[in-house]
Amino acid sequence: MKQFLTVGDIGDLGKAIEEAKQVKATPFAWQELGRNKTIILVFFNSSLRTRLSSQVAAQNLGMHAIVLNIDKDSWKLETEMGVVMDGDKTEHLREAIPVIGSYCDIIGVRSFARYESREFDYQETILKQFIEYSGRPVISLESATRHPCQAFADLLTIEEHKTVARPKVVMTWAPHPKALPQAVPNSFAEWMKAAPDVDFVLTCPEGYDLAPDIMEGVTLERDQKKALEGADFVYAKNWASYEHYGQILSKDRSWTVDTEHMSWTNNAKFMHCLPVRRNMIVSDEVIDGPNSLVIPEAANRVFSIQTVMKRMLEDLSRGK
Ligand code: SN0
Repeated sequence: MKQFLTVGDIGDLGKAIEEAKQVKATPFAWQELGRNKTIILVFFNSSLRTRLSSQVAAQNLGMHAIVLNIDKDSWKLETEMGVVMDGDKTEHLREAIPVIGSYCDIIGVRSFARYESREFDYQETILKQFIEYSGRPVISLESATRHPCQAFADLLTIEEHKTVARPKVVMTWAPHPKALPQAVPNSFAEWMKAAPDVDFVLTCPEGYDLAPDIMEGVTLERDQKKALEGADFVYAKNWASYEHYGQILSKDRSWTVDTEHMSWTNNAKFMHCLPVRRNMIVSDEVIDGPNSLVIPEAANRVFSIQTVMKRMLEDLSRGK
């Protein structure tokens, strides 16, 4: 495995889930694999779960993890090609990336959508440079358009908590004060489409449809109540508009998931990737209630990324 950016990079999802369950059952069984190996985790944006779960997963595999917070710990980096560097940016990514690569065996990168240009974000301009210039396997720790480690942990959580063979999983847009990325909903939709035993429904206000390739094959129900009827899992998330790129078109609190919304479901479990704005995205009663999975969902972040790291280390040990 040379890269983990989208669902296509993980291969058969059934096999990946079985492997993640095995990793969860015996997290220290592959300590030899990571011996004398180093992962560098590069963060252009804030993190709690991703940073800590990556460090724990690396440690579980016997691997060293080094965290670099760009703009806090390092020089300010220029990311655009062909610019005259007469401003406050000291070093170009074109040098920084191969240097980082020369110090480690695997690289993890977090670089959110900037919402300045849809093309810049959706072409994954930053992540592609890491793949091209690092000479190392690259794990996305949330790129401009995808958050695969989150979606992998979400699917594992659904598999562990489902009570029917083919659960109805509903992703609902919910209001937020800031313009948030589309990476989490894009990946969640992509993984739900690829999962063999899930009925996936998306509900969001007008103007909030995701990118056309993500929407392809997705059941869209504009009426949130209809969408939630009979749901086994409710996955709440905010994102800014794709069509009116990066804009907030609505802060309608009638979309906030509260006990009334949950009463329309089939006693659904509640999920969110965190961090979450209480009483904007979800009411206190629902997130603190017995059907909330947000903590086990976050705990599974260790095992999704550990499975990915394990596969990369296995390939490296085979000289691939
Ligand atoms: C990020 C997002 O993609 O929505 C990370 C989620 C894993 N979330 C935020 O940036 C939240 C920021 C806030 O102010 O609530």
